[in-house]
Amino acid sequence: MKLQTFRAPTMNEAMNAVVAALGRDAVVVEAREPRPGCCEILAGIDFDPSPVQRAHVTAMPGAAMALGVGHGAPAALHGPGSTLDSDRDSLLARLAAAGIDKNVAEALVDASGGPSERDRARHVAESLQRAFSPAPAVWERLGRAVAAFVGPTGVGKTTTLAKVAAEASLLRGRRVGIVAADTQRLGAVEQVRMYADLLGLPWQIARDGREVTAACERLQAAGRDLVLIDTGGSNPFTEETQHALDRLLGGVRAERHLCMSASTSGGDMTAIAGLYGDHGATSVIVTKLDEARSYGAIASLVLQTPLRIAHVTCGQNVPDDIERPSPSALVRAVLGLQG
Ligand SMILES: Nc1nc2c(ncn2[C@@H]2O[C@H](COP(=O)(O)OP(=O)(O)O)[C@@H](O)[C@H]2O)c(=O)[nH]1
Ligand SMILES: [Mg+2]
Repeated sequence: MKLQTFRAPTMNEAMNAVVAALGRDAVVVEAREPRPGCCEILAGIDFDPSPVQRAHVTAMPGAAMALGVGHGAPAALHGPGSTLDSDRDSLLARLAAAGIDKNVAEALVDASGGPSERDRARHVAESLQRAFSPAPAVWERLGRAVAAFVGPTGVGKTTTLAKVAAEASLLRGRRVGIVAADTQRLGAVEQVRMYADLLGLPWQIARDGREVTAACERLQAAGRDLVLIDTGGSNPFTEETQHALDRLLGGVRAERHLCMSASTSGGDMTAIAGLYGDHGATSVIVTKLDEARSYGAIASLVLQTPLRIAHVTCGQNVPDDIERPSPSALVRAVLGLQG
């Protein structure tokens, strides 16, 4: 079935329009607010969304409200099939099934006791939902911004940069420039050139920190207010990687957006985020959500570090497969609640 876009000043009104036009079986594929006072919902019926999309849909607080689901508890706890036992063992079993580290799960559940055992599940969901509250989108930085995509090799840094560049320039009106600073890997510069040409964006090559600074200055002098830097990946567990990034990005004080694949193990993800966080990473971008079988590693990450998620990517398509994280959808996915 063909998907339709519904627009209204508020998310509730847009959702009401969806329900009026398509009925209560409508499936919402995407909901966003491209600019203040303009909410857009992409929806259809008899449409088979991916599990990720399904989770994003049914867990959206706006959708829950418009579809008449009750209030009072985190949106994640509402919806069909969403019963959650409050006893400690059941909750720990849920969190273990999601792949959350045992110590992290115990700390979360024990801190969520509250005066009544009955409230424990709600408190766990609330804590998770808080931890999943998103970092600002890369394109939301006001004024001149320089953002670098950093992280291990092959996680999707360059692809994510292209998705962000497309959204920022085509939909958000940002004047984007790109710096190709991964000059080590064969074909890396060519990959940036291809995306820049496709999007009609200016780009520069930079082999070291001095050239990165010069490239950013040239792009800014040419009126580019959002400069995106593609970096090469290297062993994320060594301090040398961080020092190399300091040398490369220090001259332009670039924000560092740490890209990590959703299927990275929980321990590794938290350790990598810890190292990048200590060196001033601005946010995490969770890539390859479509390839992940559980969300425990992501939950462990946000529960154990102050870093927050700015974007999730869920496929190889540029520019479509990038989204803002939906905290309630992620909570539902972690707690194994049906969407
Ligand atoms: N399934 C999936 N593949 C992705 C995603 N993002 C990137 N990729 C793929 O991962 C591979 C490596 O991407 P690339 O951007 O070159 O990674 P980099 O080395 O970190 O710059 C490419 O085949 C991309 O198409 C995603 O969200 N989902
Ligand atoms: Mg790359």
